[in-house]
Parts: sequence; C-alpha cells; structure tokens
Amino acid sequence: EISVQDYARECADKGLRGNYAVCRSDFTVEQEYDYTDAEQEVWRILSDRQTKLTKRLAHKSYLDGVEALGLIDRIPDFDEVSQRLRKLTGWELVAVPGLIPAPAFFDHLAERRFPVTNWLRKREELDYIVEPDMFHDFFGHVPALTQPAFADFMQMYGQKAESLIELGGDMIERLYWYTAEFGLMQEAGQVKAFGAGLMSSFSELQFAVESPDAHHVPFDIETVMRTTYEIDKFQRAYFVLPSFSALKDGFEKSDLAAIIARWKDAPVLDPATI
Ligand code: HBI
Ligand code: FE
Repeated sequence: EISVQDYARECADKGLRGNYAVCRSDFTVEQEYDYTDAEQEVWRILSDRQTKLTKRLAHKSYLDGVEALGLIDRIPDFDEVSQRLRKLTGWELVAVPGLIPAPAFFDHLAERRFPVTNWLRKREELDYIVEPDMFHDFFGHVPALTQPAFADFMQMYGQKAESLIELGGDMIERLYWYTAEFGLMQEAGQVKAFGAGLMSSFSELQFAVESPDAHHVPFDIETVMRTTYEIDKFQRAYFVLPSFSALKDGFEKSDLAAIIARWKDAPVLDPATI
C-alpha cells in the first residue's frame, strides 16, 4: 500500500488540489471550518440550483435522506452531521484532502466512515470539476447514508472491495462507478437518478434521466463489471437498477471473485454499444 508521502507526491504531479502534506496515515485531515463568505455563497448557489433538480429527478431514497439530514443551505460541519448520522445509521464523516487511494477509501467504508473532501470548488467551476470536491462528496453521497439499507450496502461494498481489489481493481471500480456514482433506479414505473455523480451535476443529472439520447441499460452485475467508463464526459451508458434490493442482492449473492476470474482477461465492453 502506498505511503502518504508517495501519494502526496503523485497528486502534486497530477496537479490535484488537495493538501496531502497534513494527512494522517489513513488519509484523513481536520475539516477546519474556516470557510469564507465567498465559499458559503458558492455552496448556496450549488445547493439551491441542484435541489430544484433533485426534487424532480432523484430517487426517493436520496430525497428521504435529504429530509433526514435537514437543511444543507450552508457548508456542512462534518462533526455536526456525524452526530446525526451516528444516531440514524451508525455512519460518520471524516475529512480528506481529496481523492485518496482506493484501499484507504474502502477501509473507511468498511468501518462506516465516509470520506468527504474538505474544500469546495470555485465560483468558475459550478458546472464541472474533475476531482471530487465537498459538494460532490457531501451533496451527492451523504444523504443516502441516512437510509439503513443503503448504509449497510456501502459498508458491505467497502468490506468486499478490500478483499477483491487485488484480484481485479478495475472491475470493482466499475461496479462503484455505474451504481454509487452514475446509477439510475426505478421508482413507481419511472426511472430516477440514484448515483452521487448525477446528484452533484447540474447538466448530467438532467441528461441522464430525461434526455432521449441517454443510453439506459438494465442492471446486470457482470455486464457492469466488464464495461469501461470515462471520468470526464457524460456517461455513454447508465445502468438502471430495478430496486435497491436488486443492488444489494446482486452484490451479496454473486460470487464476485468468480466473476472477476471469468472476465479479467477478456476484452472490455464499450458502453456505447452494450
Ligand atoms: N477518494 N476521496 C475519495 N473519494 C472517492 O470517491 C474515491 C476515492 N478514492 C478511490 C475511489 N473513490 C475509487 O477507487 C472508487 O472506485 C471507489
Ligand atoms: Fe463520488
């Protein structure tokens, strides 16, 4: 596993923005709640415009989560939110400087700790940022952690992913990408947004759910694990989960190690043509 020092150097080389110099060995930092008025304003703009969309386009599990968390009209104080979350589902938030290595990320999930970036995008980046920032991590991921079924699923994901990453890291990451980040889910005969990457994106949330050009594909765990993705464009396929329990069952009942073994040397699938 990579050391904090080596990871810090890699991130600096890639031009990533987080300050990894002050990380603990599990890649956490203090949140340090000292945001400027300008940052509070950016949060409010993002949160206001996104909330208008999520009301219409987000799956109930997310909206119920927003309700349970209470207002998110200012930059969240992670300790305050953790107190609430602990009571609801036993989860807590930890602050991180940005992307962290996958094994460390999975380890936090396995312990019911959700890593949230402690800095926010700038005013010029409302529509897109390539790295996860606090708006993506918090607004996208945290509401659903108040829901017991999702809370359990994320912990199970962390536990399983830790042991599978050696076998096939790419396949495990695709599963996360196409469900937790960009998954859609059926609700009363309609397709709704489920993934955090969608919840935190103004344009892709609308595209994925409403555009006739969005390519909706029924969820199938093996197909998901074989399908590539690009992080900096709209997704060329969105997998539609029939229900939350279909995701959990798919995960619990599939032999993920066997799936990895079966497909890891096979050609990958192109999302545009599945
Ligand atoms: N780090 N902060 C942060 N947030 C993520 O979503 C994240 C990460 N590191 C690794 C990672 N995701 C990927 O490996 C996912 O596939 C899990
Ligand atoms: Fe994310």
